[in-house]
Amino acid sequence: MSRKELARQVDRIIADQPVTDLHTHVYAPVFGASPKPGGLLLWGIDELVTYHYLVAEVFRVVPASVLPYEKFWQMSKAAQADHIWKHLFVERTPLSEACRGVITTLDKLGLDPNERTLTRYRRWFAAQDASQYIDKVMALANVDQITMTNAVFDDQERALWDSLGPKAAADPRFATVLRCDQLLTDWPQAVTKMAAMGYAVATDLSGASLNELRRFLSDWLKRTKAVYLAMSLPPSWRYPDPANPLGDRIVREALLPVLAQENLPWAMMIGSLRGVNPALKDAGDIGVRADVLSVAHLCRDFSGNKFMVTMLARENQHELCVVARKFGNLLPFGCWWFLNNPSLIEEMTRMRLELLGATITPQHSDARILDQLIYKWTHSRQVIAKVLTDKYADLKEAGLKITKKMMKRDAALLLRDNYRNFIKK
Ligand code: FIX
Ligand code: ZN
Repeated sequence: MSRKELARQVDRIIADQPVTDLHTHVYAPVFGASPKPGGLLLWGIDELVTYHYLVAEVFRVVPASVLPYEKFWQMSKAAQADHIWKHLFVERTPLSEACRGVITTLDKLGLDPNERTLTRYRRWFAAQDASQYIDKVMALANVDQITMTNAVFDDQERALWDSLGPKAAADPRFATVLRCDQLLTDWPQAVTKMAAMGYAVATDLSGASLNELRRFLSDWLKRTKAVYLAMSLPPSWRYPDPANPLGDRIVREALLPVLAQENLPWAMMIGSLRGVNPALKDAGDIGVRADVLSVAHLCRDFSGNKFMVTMLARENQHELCVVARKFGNLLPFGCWWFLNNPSLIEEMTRMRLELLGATITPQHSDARILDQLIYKWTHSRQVIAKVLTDKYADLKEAGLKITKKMMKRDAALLLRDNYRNFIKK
């Protein structure tokens, strides 16, 4: 078989393998859909074009000295989208990954990506029904389940859980996750919110605080039917941290015992430094090198717990692969945020396969807008297939017979089964 034929076969097998997308910010329609005010499910051209990645990029073309941030934020969503489309897609070539993603999405939806205004796209999206459109996007992206990020300390979302009840976790197309960064990033605020929910937790963990914190975690893991518990942690986070004994106790005496009892993973997304440019809002965060040794300490000291970890700094990736070689209870996943670009997906996927074989989950989409699933998975599948083709070619060179059955098994492990097996209770 020629190299070209091998590549064609691998591309097909990767394209045909359904993905379980383990981390997104996409919501089931029961949480309300844009443009309905307060709708958490974001979709359609205006949301696509005002993705916070593109907001950051348009301010490099039209700086705040020309269009002040507050003036931009006062513009309507449509006006913001028109501004971004003009400057990033019409007057300049949409070369960035976030720009190219919009072009790929429009193309895969059967729309001409060469429009000079958004008018025709708006008309097309206006004719779509949100819930049916979810099925269309999942089919185009070949995603068999979308994993939400359910932020228990977000008052708006928690109010929806209170009003929707079990319906909030009833859409089989979506899995739920308990997201609770503040337990470690803003403990006083978490205590205030838990107290308001009826959990007698004190900031100094006195009295029945630990029992109440464990009750809070158990209650919300059960209520949301969470498949894992997630936290995004700053580059300064450490475990153990002599400077933060309270945080260590929260992890050691509440978080991990509850997760071990439920046999649920703790997904840690480490290295996001929030609000470096606060005027950009969600677009104002950066990634900074974090501490991999803290991950190793947790995997070593809590062998009965499962840890899913992704890190935001490119510099942390090799170290994380090496730690994962030492701990089978650690699943490295995804090329997160500023790493979700073809050049870095390729570098990370090669490194991971060479150090860990097919025991990782190479990608998640982190989609914030439903439609993004189309481009994020189209682009990532291309890169993952390219790396696998090289690996298979190397093995064939050494005399190994590579069968379609083997390639299909590997594709299933990487895109779905490693993750699904890892979260199995
Ligand atoms: O912490 C997170 O879940 C990050 O993925 C987000 O905060 C970030 O804005 C994002 O969507 C990156 O892709
Ligand atoms: Zn995210």
